[in-house]
Amino acid sequence: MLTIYSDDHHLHHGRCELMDGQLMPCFEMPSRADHVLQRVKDRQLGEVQAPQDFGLEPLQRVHSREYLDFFKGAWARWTEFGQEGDLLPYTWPARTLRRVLPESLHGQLGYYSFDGGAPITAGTWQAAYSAAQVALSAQQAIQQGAHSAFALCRPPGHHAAGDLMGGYCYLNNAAIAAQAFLDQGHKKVAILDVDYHHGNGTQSIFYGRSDVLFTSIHGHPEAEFPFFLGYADESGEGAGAGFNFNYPLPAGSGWETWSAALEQACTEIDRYGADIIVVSLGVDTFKDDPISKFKLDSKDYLAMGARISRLGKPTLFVMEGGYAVEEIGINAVNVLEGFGGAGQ
Ligand code: SP5
Ligand code: ZN
Repeated sequence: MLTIYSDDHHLHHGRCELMDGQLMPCFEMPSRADHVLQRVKDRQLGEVQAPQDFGLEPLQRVHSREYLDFFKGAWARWTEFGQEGDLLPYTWPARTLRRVLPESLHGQLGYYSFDGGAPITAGTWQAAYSAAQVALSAQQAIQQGAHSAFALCRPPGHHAAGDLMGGYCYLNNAAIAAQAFLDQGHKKVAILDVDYHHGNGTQSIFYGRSDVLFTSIHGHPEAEFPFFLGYADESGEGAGAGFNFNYPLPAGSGWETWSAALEQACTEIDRYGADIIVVSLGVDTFKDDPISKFKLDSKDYLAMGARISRLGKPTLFVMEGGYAVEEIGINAVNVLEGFGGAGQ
């Protein structure tokens, strides 16, 4: 299986995130992608290529121009204040407040974010831009006939909505790739989000549409980030009614419970008749993940890949979460090997 990877992810290394009521050193760190790349090489999964540059246009198909302009320019505005540390938001337009775009940098950052988990640093825009190009380059490989490809994206993307960052995510790599498939002639794309956290950004981007089926297996939002989306009764709206499937699971869920949900998601994907599958591949479902509460073993990721492979469709894997840094490479690449990616 072809892997697309850019070193630019090193440009994004946040110092702190606001999590569980405290400023903590960022769990989402550069060594994550380094470990995955090393495992891709150790297992001889296939060729590793740098991304091509498709420019801003495919990003604008998913994200608003105002949001992209804000994100791109935020660091320069921050340094005008003489600041050197990371930029984090701290005020959001919650209930009773007015959702108007203020002039202030901090006001605008609150407007364009939903949590304090996505710090902006000097290199965040470039890293996120390159991660989106990584996804688009892997998408192009499939468009040109490959059965599968691996977009080794960092930072991740599935929490980012059309004009919102949060949850370590800035640009929604999986959604950008899914939209590119549609723009290049495909009619039905299914997204299977296996990250431990609900893919709220991806869901919201496609919630009113029937050309993308969104399925997600995740920690129950009653107890788990992102808390405010991801319930089983969210089934889509308008033209998108019936094209959104959430499988929230309780803390402590292991492979037996998790794989039963995967079976249901696969049934829906079959029924939908997707041309293409995009997998939001988070491996924070691992038993030793430091911020998550599922109990998957490394070998379970082989079975996950094998089940996805049985859908029998061209499949784009897009890297999302996974914070057990020592094992992230083993677990992510196990999915790809279980899919049958080695030697392809
Ligand atoms: C892409 C992705 O996986 N983003 C996840 C962002 C999660 N941020 C908040 C995590 C809160 C974790 N609380 C668990 C505490 C364990 N000590
Ligand atoms: Zn996650």
